[in-house]
Amino acid sequence: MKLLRFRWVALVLWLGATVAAAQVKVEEAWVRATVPGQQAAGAFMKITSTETAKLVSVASSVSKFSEIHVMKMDGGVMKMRAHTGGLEIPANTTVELGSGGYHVMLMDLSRAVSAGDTVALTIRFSDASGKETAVSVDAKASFMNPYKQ
Ligand SMILES: [Cu+2]
Repeated sequence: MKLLRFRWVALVLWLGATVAAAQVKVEEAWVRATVPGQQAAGAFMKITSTETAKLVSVASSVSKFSEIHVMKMDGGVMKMRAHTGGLEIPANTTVELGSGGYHVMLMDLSRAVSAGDTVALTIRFSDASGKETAVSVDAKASFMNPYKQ
């Protein structure tokens, strides 16, 4: 009887821990196909989280490291800049990483990215307490957003 009660408490604690962890969903991930000589490729996706989270980094099967970039007007010219410190994902708000705003840049490519390829992405997020979770997705490689054709 004592053992049974202990198990029940353990189950409740376990469920509590599960609910507290942010559920992060990554959808419509794609990577821009490259042309010869290109060293970096943009990666785009839609991110939704049940809790406020931060996109920390992205590892991929084709790049040595990644950066978060933001497009900004600079003297009438669109330029991209590195965005440091992670990208805030507000709770229950879908954040779209698109070619005109924030995006992930896969840097120092180890090979060309051809249209039709699949690029494995591992996206790391941290929650308010600094705890990290990783989401793995297969991104489609394409010259245009394959979800908007
Ligand atoms: Cu960029």
